[in-house]
Parts: sequence; structure tokens; C-alpha cells
Amino acid sequence: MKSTSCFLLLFAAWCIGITVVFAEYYTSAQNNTYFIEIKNKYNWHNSETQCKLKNLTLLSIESAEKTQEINELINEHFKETEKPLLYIGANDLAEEGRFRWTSNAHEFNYTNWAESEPNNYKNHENCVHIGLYNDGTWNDVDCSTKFGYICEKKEEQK
Ligand SMILES: [Ca+2]
Ligand SMILES: [Ca+2]
Repeated sequence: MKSTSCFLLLFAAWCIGITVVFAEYYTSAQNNTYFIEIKNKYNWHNSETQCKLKNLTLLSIESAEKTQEINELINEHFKETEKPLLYIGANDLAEEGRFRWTSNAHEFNYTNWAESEPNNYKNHENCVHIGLYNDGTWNDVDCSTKFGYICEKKEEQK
């Protein structure tokens, strides 16, 4: 009896563990896989590190189609809750005002800034996140601010 209870307890813990670990991977309608962290919050650099630890990279959004894909994914999975604030893979740390995608070092060609953004508030906003506005538009923020993040597969893995 005792060993059966013990086994059931371990099995339950294993199931919960699997759910916790894998609930954060999401597949979009376009069959792409993304990792979204909302429980723990990280500054931008640590968000990038967390993606790298999973052999992923912070999300690049280089087209309106990608914006739509990500908006749909987030709306589908987070409709009951407040939309999460998530870091994406862009900053203007190298040169103020010249944002680049970290996954491929591309300068912004397509942009989806929210109105009046990027405002480089207090001359100290160099990292980009989504979630402040429901339409998926971007905001620049102080890189030390702690948010969730969204990663995707590296380009060579796609
Ligand atoms: Ca800036
Ligand atoms: Ca801003």
C-alpha cells in the first residue's frame, strides 16, 4: 500500500513536471514552434540567454505576416489572461536609434512600432518588447526591466 501511494505520488509529480516544462512551447497556425515564458521575468540580456540555453533565439519579426502569426498565437493562448509583456530579439545598444535583430544582425526593414515609439524615454530605452498594446505593436524599454520573453528556432534550424 505504501509503495503504491509512493508510486502514484511520483507519477503525479512527473505529469505535473512534464506539463510545466512543455506547456511553454507553442505551435502557431503556420506550424512554427515558439517558446513563451511568462511565469519568470528576466531583463533583456537574461531573456536572450534563456533562449540560447534552449538552443533558441529571441524572436525576430521581419514582416507583417510574422506579426499576424504571433498575434494569433498569443490571442489564442492568452485570451483569458492579460496579454503578456514579452521581450523580442531587437535592440539599439550599438548605435542609438539603429535597431537590429539579434538573430541575424539585420537592421530594421519592416517595423511595427506603437504610436510615438520608439521614444528612448530618459535616453535609456534600447530593448524592444511586445504586449503593452493588444495589436502586437512594439515599444522600446529600459533593458534592465524584467519581462517574459518569446523565443523561436534559429534560422539555420528552420
Ligand atoms: Ca534607444
Ligand atoms: Ca518606449
